[in-house]
Amino acid sequence: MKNPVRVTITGAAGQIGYQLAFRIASGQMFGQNQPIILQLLEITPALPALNGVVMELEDCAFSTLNDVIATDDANTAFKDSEYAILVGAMPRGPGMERNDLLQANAKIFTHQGKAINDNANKEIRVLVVGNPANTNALIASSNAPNIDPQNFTAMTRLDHNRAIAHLSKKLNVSSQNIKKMIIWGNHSATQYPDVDHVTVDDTSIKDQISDDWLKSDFIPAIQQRGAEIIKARGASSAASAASAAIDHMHDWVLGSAENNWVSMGVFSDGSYGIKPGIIYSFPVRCSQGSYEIIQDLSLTEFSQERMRVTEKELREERTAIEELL
Ligand code: NAX
Repeated sequence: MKNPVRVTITGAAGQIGYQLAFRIASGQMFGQNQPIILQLLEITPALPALNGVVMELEDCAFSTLNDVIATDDANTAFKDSEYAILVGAMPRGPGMERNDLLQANAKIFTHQGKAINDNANKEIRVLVVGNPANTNALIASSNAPNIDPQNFTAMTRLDHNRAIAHLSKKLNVSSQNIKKMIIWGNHSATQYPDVDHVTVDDTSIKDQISDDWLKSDFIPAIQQRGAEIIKARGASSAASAASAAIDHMHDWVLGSAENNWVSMGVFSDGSYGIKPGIIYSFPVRCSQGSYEIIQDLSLTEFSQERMRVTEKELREERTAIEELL
């Protein structure tokens, strides 16, 4: 057994947190040989519910779970933390405009960015799930100047996984055979799911799908999948979101599969003409706790246009909260 690692989950009594905590505690993120100390953050009114989560975690008697800290104090939750999944966020309320939502969440992620800066392990790796995830990650990073900005990422892995599942049904092949999917841009309805480089058994799938199917079925289906789940469940995706968060952290820390890549929201370094200053989803290869953006992919005019649309939305989000950066 290795030394335990400290993993912080914010919004831990919420829907996604309730899935995430148990899967991480049972070793599904970093493996059965990696003991975990969970540090769970909630707002004060949710502490009784969080206490219930702690009791259930204890009752699982997971061999990989060394300790659980439950708190409403961000400084305590991020103390010495090596990995953080920031799920807790302000949901969009009735009559709330997009800008109001950005501002409300900006406050939360400013505060948590500072708490990470002041308390966490300097090598902490942060995944932001709470929406608007890309811009929340940007805000958290800007408020944590002592942590490498590369260590702040946003989740588009759920979109990536959804796209693979959709292709798997269409092509009637197992999802594990589908490689090199890409989600470009924002975790929002402007995201661009790009199949141009996808292979099955090292063969391009381009002659198996029509342009019409891509544009009128596939792309809108992935962009709108979250809304479709809300309609069906009366609540937003939770188990699949937690699963994607685990995939994201697992691959980042332990490496992505050979001859494949994954999608992660990361600081743009200017690759593919996406100007720096925003967190944008790119295809990345992960190895030994770091990632690199896949370079030199050829892009059609259609792809470039879609990539600009989602970049523009992220620029607008940035403008709305610029004074906090
Ligand atoms: P819930 O409302 O069930 O849970 C959120 C929890 O966060 C609540 O328990 C709340 O008390 C807590 N919270 C709120 N403010 C907090 C703060 N300042 N500090 C600590 N905890 C705080 O929402 P849930 O379904 O779990 O979704 C959480 C977030 O994930 C939402 O913003 C949602 O939009 C986002 N999602 C992002 C996805 C992605 O792919 N990036 C997909 C799934 C999900 O929609």
